[in-house]
Amino acid sequence: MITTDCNLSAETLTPEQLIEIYRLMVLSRRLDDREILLKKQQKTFFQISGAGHEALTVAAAFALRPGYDWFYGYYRDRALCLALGMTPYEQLLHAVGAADDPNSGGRQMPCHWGHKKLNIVTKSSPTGTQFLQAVGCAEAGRYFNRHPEAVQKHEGDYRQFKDVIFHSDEVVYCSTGEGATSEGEFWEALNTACNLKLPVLILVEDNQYAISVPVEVQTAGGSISKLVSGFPNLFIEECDGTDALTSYATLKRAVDHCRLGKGPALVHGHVVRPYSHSGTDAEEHYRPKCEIEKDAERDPLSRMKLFLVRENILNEDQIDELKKSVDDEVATAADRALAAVPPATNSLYNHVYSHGLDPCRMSSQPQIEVPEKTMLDLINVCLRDEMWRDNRIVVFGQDVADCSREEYLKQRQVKGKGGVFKLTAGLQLEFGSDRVFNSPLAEANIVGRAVGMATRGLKPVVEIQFFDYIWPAMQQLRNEVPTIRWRSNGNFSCPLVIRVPIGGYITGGALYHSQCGEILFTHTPGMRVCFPSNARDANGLLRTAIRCDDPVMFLEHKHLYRGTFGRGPYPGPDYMVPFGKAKTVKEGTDLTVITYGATVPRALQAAQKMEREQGCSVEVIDLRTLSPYDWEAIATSVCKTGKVIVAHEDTLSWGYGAEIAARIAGELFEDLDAPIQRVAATDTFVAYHPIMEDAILPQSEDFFMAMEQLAKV
Ligand SMILES: Cc1ncc(C[n+]2csc(CCOP(=O)(O)OP(=O)(O)O)c2C)c(N)n1
Repeated sequence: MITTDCNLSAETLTPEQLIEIYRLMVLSRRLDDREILLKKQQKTFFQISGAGHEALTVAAAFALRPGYDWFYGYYRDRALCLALGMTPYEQLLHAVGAADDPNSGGRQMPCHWGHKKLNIVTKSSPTGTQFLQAVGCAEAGRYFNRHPEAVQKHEGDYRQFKDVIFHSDEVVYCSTGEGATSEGEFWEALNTACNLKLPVLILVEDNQYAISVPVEVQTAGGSISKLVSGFPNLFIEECDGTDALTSYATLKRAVDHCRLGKGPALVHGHVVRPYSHSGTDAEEHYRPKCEIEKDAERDPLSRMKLFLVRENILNEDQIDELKKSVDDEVATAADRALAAVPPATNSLYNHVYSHGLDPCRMSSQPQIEVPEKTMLDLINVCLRDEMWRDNRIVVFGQDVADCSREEYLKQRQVKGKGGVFKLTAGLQLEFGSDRVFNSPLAEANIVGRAVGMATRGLKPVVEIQFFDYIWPAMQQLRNEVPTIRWRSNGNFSCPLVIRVPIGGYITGGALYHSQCGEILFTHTPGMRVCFPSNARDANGLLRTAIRCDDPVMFLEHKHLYRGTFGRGPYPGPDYMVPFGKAKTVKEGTDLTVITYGATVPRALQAAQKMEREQGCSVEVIDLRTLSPYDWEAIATSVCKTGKVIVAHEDTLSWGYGAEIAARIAGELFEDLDAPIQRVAATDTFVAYHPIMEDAILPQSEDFFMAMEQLAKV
């Protein structure tokens, strides 16, 4: 339903509020115009406007509560941010990229809104990543409401830095263009928001175009609100988003639906785009003049002005006065912003990782020694210990729960599953379904929701079932998880743990149950990467990962889960292994092997054979964490032996070993007595047949051969 007439009597807005709505709309447009000018003058470097969206987004701010509700906006939300309390000066600081820009401190392009005090959560550039995070944010609010004791802070772990605020009836706003609703994450988010009846308000600001692609090409049938009509619990309403009053009335109804706990809402607001997509687009290439002129007739500013005059709320002189006062405000703010200090280049490493807690310094001694356990057992025990210690931890992923249909568990009809590898077995039974639950079969869903939860202060410890299937979550893993702290200049963070069974050697695992790929995450600043080779390390590293204040990719080798190598005693509920501290698994003097994960036992076997058969003393170093890694241990060993093999299970070329080898060559050249050797998988995929699998993945014979060759040099 699209209504075009403003109907004051239907609304509860006072004349003062109506004038304020108009003032904010004018202010937003004038700021866009000023930024466009500054861009032309090369005083700023990018511009994307909120023009045409002002009525809808100011109305949204009026329907919601600043600093109370949560906001996952997008780049057209300038007017929303102004109405929530962001100042024109703050917006212009963002445009010039000043050090004091509260949105990002000069790190993100303009209009990537984020304001800690106002609960405007840092926004990135990829379209569509906000949806699942908004869902996770709403889940966190619900969790804290049900478990208020979890709000308490705790010295010595990430909770120290996470002030939790929540309100029992808070709403999470999440806006988007109609184009971005084509992203898969939109559908994943809607699915979960409806399934869990979460208070998420999705505002689709439909200006008919995604850059040059019109809505009928994006969306089957041309209307997103019609397309989603089958979702249960979803409030759906269309409105003329160029009309502030109609928009307000619609949004108010939608917000009420969310606040009352009835589920999510989707408001489909029809707006216009009077300027091209951004400063670098020229819409006349794909839109005829007549279409652009037709849009101009619906300009929200003209419509609101007409309404105010018609209703005798303001006369023409007062309108002129208002505009002049806005112009003066914008001019003053622009002058101040242009004089603002740019970010210092030596600040560029700030906020890549937490400044408060360094996981390289988090360590404690083992306490209890009891019979040996597998890596699987000790990971499970660590999760259990930490969940007792910290009630902000939630565990979810595919098949991680014991049994989603709780009654079967309660009636003891079933024992429960707890993960395809049973790593999470018994956790739902012990901690309840609020804290341990299954996700849909959608990897982005898992990571995106976890990001939203972690931003609010929960500690999600999620599982991706197999490393081979991590790829649907890559947008979140590359562009969101590791960037949030840096891009918001330390105002937001999402410390979380992603546990992933990884690797091959499982006989028959083939292409899609054997993959490694740790390099993709070590190559990503902001992400910590662990890859333990034995039970005790896995236990101590996972504990550090959970307690620390950074996102951690925790890679667990499937072949080591139950194997005899690396079994170890339970080291007690407080055992932490520091990140960036390698372990010398075998001391030696003639050559060094640097490796990690499932190649540790293979290297060790070959090293023992070398010693037995050839009297060659091989030192084997297990890195344990790949980012950060222990350069000191590497350098000390290489200086001692003068010969080095860098080895890993992943494919050889452009692998983790290349970086280590390059650094050794660059910094320890004088200490080398022979060229650096690498042992790794062939540059192929892993095949199903065991003969092929053996030939592809590095075996202890391959290590032995490389050691033999190197020893001869
Ligand atoms: C994942 C991703 N793909 C492509 C882009 C490039 N891009 C930026 S904005 C945009 C169009 C978005 O259109 P819509 O969602 O309708 O919002 P509008 O700009 O029209 O308000 C595109 C394709 C991007 N930022 N992210």
